[in-house]
Amino acid sequence: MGEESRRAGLTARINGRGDGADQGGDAATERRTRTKAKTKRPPMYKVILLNDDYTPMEFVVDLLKTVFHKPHAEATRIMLYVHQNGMGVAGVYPYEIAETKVRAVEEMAREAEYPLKCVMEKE
Ligand code: TYC
Repeated sequence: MGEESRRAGLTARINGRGDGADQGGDAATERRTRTKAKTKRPPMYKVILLNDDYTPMEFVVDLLKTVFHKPHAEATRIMLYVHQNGMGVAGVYPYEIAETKVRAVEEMAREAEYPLKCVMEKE
């Protein structure tokens, strides 16, 4: 085997062709597609609770425990943070999970007739 074709097979292997076959690209068009194992994380979204003057503190703590699976002490800390700062992060999730959390908050608030608002924001 000549040096040229041996090197083409090696390049194809580096670029992900398990059979080592060259795909015909020259030096100018070839790209390194992947050197590491693919471990890409999904984009994450913050679910943010907004403060208001009417939703009871106990309701917000209960919601943080129910929807966001926060322990009582952390739920209380987040609620107080939102109360004092106007808004705060309840949790960070991939898009569809964040969306489901926002809907669950809206649903619980609507059911109880509280004006509690919740939004999501890309991290
Ligand atoms: N500010 C509300 C009160 O004093 C409590 C509250 C906290 C409301 C957090 C909403 O996201 C909220 N009862």
